[in-house]
Amino acid sequence: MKRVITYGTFDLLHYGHINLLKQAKAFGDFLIVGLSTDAFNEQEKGKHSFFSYEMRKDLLSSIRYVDLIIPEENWEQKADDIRRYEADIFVMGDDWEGKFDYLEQETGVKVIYVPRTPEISSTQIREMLGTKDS
Ligand code: C2G
Repeated sequence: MKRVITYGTFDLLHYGHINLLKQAKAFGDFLIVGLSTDAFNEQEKGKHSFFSYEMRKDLLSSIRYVDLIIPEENWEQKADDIRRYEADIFVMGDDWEGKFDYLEQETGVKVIYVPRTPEISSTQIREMLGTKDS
């Protein structure tokens, strides 16, 4: 049983997110998603998500690739999560290329960056909808 883990805000869920989750799941049998909490988004990521954590969690949990959702509350929890959930593979979009390589040395997890889906982002959708990214 190969266990994969990834993290993100997944706001205004779109096909870029689905592609990421699909690619991540393809590396294993069980996909864990660390979903950024509203507090983490606002205090650490400077993002105010359109949908609340609970709404974003509901949406994610309806996706066939996702097996478990855990809260992402800070930048530092990844190594502990990897150990606690026995993740073998850590996957992120390549806009994060290199940023999480340390996890390989720290936990032995295999870090993989997959191609980001071009031309779609939650920010872009928000702008098209004309909702301020407050
Ligand atoms: N993504 C993608 N293609 C897009 C948009 C996003 O592949 N067009 C990927 C991102 O690379 C990321 C995941 O989808 O791997 C989630 O993206 P976001 O919700 O924007 O998350 P982010 O702000 O990158 O937060 O600790 C890690 C952070 O929580 C990641």
